[in-house]
Amino acid sequence: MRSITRHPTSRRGISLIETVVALIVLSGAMVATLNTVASARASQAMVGQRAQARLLAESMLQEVLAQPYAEAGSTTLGPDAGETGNNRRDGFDDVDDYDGWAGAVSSPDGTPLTGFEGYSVRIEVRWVDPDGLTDALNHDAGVKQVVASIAIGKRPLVELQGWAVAP
Ligand SMILES: [Ca+2]
Ligand SMILES: [Ca+2]
Repeated sequence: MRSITRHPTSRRGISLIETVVALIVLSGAMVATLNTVASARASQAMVGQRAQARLLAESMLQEVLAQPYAEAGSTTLGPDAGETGNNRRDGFDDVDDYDGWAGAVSSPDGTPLTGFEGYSVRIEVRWVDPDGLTDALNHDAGVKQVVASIAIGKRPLVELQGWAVAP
């Protein structure tokens, strides 16, 4: 007589449903790990962008502050006659000529610098109170504040300030 042995269900090993549940749990864990890696990479990239933006802002401030304090005979802020065109800065010859200048990262003659695509620069120059250095004035009291802002798209990254003092 043939005997048929049946193993109880509990001893059959891992059932299909258990395998599926285990796979779902595993894939969830993997997604969480990948998300952590991706966000770590993103924040690393952001730190790099901020460092680069800071260097850009510093170099723009240096360029502006290397100019003479004011154009002889000029009583207004901003570029003087014939000093603008095609995003160029090589016609600027005093600190406040840069007021309102905005554009891509470029050399003074307007040539875009490679590696900085997407970054933008904005410069503002204003007369400030020599005592506080930040309170704006509507006349020249001998100190100009220069603010260099760097952004990527519409996201501001860095804003640096510097001051020019009348000779
Ligand atoms: Ca000028
Ligand atoms: Ca000027």
